[in-house]
Amino acid sequence: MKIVDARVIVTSPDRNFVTLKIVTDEGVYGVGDATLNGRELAVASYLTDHVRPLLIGRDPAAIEDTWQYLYRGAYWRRGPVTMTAIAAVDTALWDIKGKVAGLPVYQLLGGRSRDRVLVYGHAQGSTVAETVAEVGRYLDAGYRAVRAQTAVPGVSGTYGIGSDGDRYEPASAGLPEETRWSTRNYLDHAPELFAEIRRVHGNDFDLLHDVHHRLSPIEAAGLGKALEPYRLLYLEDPTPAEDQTAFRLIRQHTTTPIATGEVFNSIIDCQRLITERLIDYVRTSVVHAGGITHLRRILALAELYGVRSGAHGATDLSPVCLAAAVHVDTAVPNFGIQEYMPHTPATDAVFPRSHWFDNGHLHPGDAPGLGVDIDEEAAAEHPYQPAYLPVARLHDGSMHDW
Ligand code: EZ4
Ligand code: CO
Repeated sequence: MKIVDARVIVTSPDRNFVTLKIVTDEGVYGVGDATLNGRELAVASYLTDHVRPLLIGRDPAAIEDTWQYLYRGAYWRRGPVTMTAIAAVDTALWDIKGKVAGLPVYQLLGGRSRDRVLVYGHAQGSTVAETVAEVGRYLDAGYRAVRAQTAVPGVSGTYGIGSDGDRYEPASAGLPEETRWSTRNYLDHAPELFAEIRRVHGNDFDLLHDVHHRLSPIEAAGLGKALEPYRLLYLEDPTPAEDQTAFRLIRQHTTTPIATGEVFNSIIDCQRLITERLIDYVRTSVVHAGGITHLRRILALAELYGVRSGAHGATDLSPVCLAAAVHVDTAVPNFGIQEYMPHTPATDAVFPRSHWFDNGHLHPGDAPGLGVDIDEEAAAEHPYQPAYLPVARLHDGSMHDW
């Protein structure tokens, strides 16, 4: 069997997605997500202009060798654009291998470690009362884990607060939205939210929160301490994730479990965090961390140190990535939790899939391969829309981490 084509499909059913479709001479094909929010066309070009010529004629069964060829074989390696492109190739090849074997991908990864995949939903509100009510709505709908975010007084465009019900979509058309950030207002406000959620809804569910890289290490340590009584499953991205040693300081001060890694693209990005046991959950995803092949390697290292997975699953990770994630989540021993935000009906129409959601859990389904596809005719109805993620500034106008 040989690869005869590798097509990059850019489509925007309510938001942009980049999908790689690898086609073989026997007609079997596979799909991989290549979406990098706000930088979509950079990955599309990397794939079309630089990777596609390397794939034509290769054996689609040689997944590991192709991964090594695209990683080691490139002098300029790592980085989100490169690793997202490699992820798309890798994911599509796992899809092909599953289809050829007649097996769902989780079976190729060693089979089931669990019956179902625990997810967390996103509760958000413009006031504490609204967010508390939203948490209740998720619990009533059967979710056993909920992330809670609330608008911070004095902050414009708080991360995690949207106007579209279950969905939070930070990217917008035109130039980046300018948001304002105040660490003082945030730190004053956040503990009140979690006190109120636990007072109203009790302790019998997992509660999560995303700081989205906004704090200094000592501020994060203080927040972790303040939130200890509310027993979070984890506090996500308390500090800018690339500063691995920052987590040492956080760890010295608080027992609130820590998660990070949605922006990581390589095992090197989280090596120290895992081996020094500075985090409890690693949030690397299939699409942004080199595909199923590389994510498995990260999770195998994590397993050795008692670190669990907590995969990124916002709506900018396409249904193709989510399908791949559910296979990995089903198979790996140290799965922790999967982030889950439903895609829009327009997105669902472009990406038919066999994985399914029920009662706070995802199931991979038993279709061969990933069990997800792209309807190219439907995709063609939604041309690319230039969009950016927001930026954040402090009150004096200087830049802050978004
Ligand atoms: O801001 O995926 O935990 N989820 C997140 C996301 C990220 C977006 C960026 O594209 O932090 O909402
Ligand atoms: Co996050």
